[in-house]
Amino acid sequence: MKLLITGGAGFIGANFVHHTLRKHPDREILCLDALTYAGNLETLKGALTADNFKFIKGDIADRETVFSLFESERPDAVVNFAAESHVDRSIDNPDIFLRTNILGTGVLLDACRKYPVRRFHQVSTDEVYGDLPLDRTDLFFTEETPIHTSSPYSASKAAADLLVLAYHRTYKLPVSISRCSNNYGPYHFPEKLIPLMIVNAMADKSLPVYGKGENVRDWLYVEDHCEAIDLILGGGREGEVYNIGGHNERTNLAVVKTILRELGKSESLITYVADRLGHDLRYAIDPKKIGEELGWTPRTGFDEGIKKTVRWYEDNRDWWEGVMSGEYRAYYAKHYGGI
Ligand code: NAD
Ligand code: TDX
Repeated sequence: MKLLITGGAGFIGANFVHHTLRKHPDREILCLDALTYAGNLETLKGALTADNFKFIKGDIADRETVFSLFESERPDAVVNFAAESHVDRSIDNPDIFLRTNILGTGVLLDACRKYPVRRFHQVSTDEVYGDLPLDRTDLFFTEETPIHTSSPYSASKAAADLLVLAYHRTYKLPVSISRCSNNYGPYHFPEKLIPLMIVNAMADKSLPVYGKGENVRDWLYVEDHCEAIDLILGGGREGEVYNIGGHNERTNLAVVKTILRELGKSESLITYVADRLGHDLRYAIDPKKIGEELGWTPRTGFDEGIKKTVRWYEDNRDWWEGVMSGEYRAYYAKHYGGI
């Protein structure tokens, strides 16, 4: 099988590349990635030297690039990870989110119509469901929960999901969609909560917590997400949406305090800063469908996963220092001001 993985130089995409090379050494993998600030070839070290792996630098929203790649390579299946993925950046500047997340997905879908594939899998997010109240811990997102987005990021991901489902209904394209909760683990870009708090704490810098830190996220170790996508590719039904999550809900403050404990640092590093605009309160996934249909269960609980992740950042300082480019430093200074 020849598998096209887009966005494979980013956090989850690269973990999926490594996962697939380990689990399916017979597969040929093509990786298309524009190498934005979030994409790094260092993250693919190891894969780049494999005979069955090929990297192509290119933009999924560039029709010519995508169509000529499909013409020459004729992939059997596509997994689309490529996206602008940071909510705060989407609040500052929605434009690029519309281009990559919506138009880019549209271009890939068009290419799959012209050069038929066995499966187009869209990697989506639980954020398309909006948020749940903090005081209703009995409520969870199911695949039937209405789309109800809050940020330009989640709106662009929801638009892409609707496009994917429309291509299934209208053109019978063999698609599937997964909507996962917050991931964490190796190669997570240090703009997101967990890696940002780890690298700041290691440097004894302030840890900027939005609002009161009471918002809740449902954390999943990235390897468990990769395994779920692999199972959907293998046996998930066409035209279906699968929620992925491991019932690991934590307030942001609890996550930050766990990281500080793990690193032996003081809670005095915590700095409360202005809240995110439109900040979603609580995400919580009901993963019953993927469990029942495909036998997926998460293997790594939060306590074990966060220990592994903190150790990984301690052991891979070169990686995270390398990806924190000038662009990222400028973003950090603008977004967090003087702290
Ligand atoms: P990321 O920002 O770490 O990586 C995105 C990758 O896409 C980068 O390598 C980047 O260079 C590439 N890219 C961006 N624009 C591109 C374009 N126009 N053409 C080609 N490549 C482009 O993101 P991530 O956290 O790995 O997320 C991957 C996918 O998973 C996204 O679709 C995201 O919406 C979804 N998702 C993420 C999470 C999470 O917690 N991180 C949870 C659920 C779903
Ligand atoms: O500096 C910070 N301080 C803070 O309190 C940052 C960066 C975040 N936060 C809070 C905001 C959220 O409540 O932490 C929580 C997690 O924030 P992010 O890491 O930005 O993730 P989130 O907004 O939940 O979105 C993530 O999960 C769903 C991914 O970035 C998305 O790509 C994915 O779709």
